[in-house]
Amino acid sequence: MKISTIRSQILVMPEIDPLANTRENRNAPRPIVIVQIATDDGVEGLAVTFYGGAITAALKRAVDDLGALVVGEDPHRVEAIAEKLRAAAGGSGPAGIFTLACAALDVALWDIRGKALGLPLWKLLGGTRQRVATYASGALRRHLSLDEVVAAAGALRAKGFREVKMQLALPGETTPAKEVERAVKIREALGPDLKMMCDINQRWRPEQAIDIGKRVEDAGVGLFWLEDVTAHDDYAGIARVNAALATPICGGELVWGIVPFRHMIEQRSVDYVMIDLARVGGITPWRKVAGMAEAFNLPVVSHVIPEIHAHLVAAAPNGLTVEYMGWMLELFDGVAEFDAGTGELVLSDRPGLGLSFRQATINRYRMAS
Ligand code: SMN
Ligand code: MG
Repeated sequence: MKISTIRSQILVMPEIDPLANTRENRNAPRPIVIVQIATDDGVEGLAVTFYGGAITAALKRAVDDLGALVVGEDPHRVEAIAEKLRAAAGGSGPAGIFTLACAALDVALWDIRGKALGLPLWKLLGGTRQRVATYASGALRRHLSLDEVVAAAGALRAKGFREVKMQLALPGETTPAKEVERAVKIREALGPDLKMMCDINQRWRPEQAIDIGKRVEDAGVGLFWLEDVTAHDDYAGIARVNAALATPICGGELVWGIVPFRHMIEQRSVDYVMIDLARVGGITPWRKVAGMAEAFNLPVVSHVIPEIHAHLVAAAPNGLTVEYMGWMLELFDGVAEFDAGTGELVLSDRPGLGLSFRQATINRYRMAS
């Protein structure tokens, strides 16, 4: 089996929150690159990549130029192909557009592998479990009013989510008391049993994270984790927060490639390692980081794109939970189903990623080229 063609397209999708339909940032443009790789056996793999923002046309070009080098290769040889791409790109990785482009090619190759072998990806990667925990994300945002965010928290609970993420580090005039009040009110709306995560998105100084983090602890909120408490690459600063708080610390969505995770983990910055499929460079490096975390007795969690990440978290023995972020649900058929009775995602037995693109969605959001 050999790779015969590669096709990429830019879609400008609207940012939506299908879980609680909140208004913040609604319809903000989110450009993505979708990729389809075909083989001479008629097997086709798909992938998406993003975070190109205003330079998404350059990301598409990188996918196309690197993709041209993959034509004629055996799709099972994912490591050989990655090596070829690294060598060809003249040391432009391991970060930035090079890595985002490699991620798309790698994901599509794994989709082909699964289909060629007749195995769903979660099983091909080891098959630890077919059901996996998930948390609702993207709804309880910091720009919403307290009333709006409390109503959205109730809506997520009513939908059957057992795990929910909110944000602190409020915009404008804020005080530690306001931050704590929001956490307490959301906890009241969720009830005592749901897992509640909180994302700071790098907006606090380490000393602020310790101060407000302690106050949230003292208020009895019981956070399951506190995420990206300060600058993502200030591993020592994050470690200081981690040492001062009982609340587990999560981070990693902004870390590129494999090696920086070693530095983050060695400094004991985080209790939960969050891996972003695009920034890590695809499924092949995602699994290496998960293995590294396992060696340090740390669970791993995913960042966005639950449609693909559900397979990876389900397959990893130390996979903890999948971020259920709904931006791209409109793009795919075949996404793992949410079981509202248990709050889990249930993976299918379809081979590969088990996904297909919805042509109507592509037609609606395709950028004219
Ligand atoms: C987040 C960051 C960037 C894009 C989407 C979502 C957020 C998260 O930090 O963890 O979901
Ligand atoms: Mg985050």
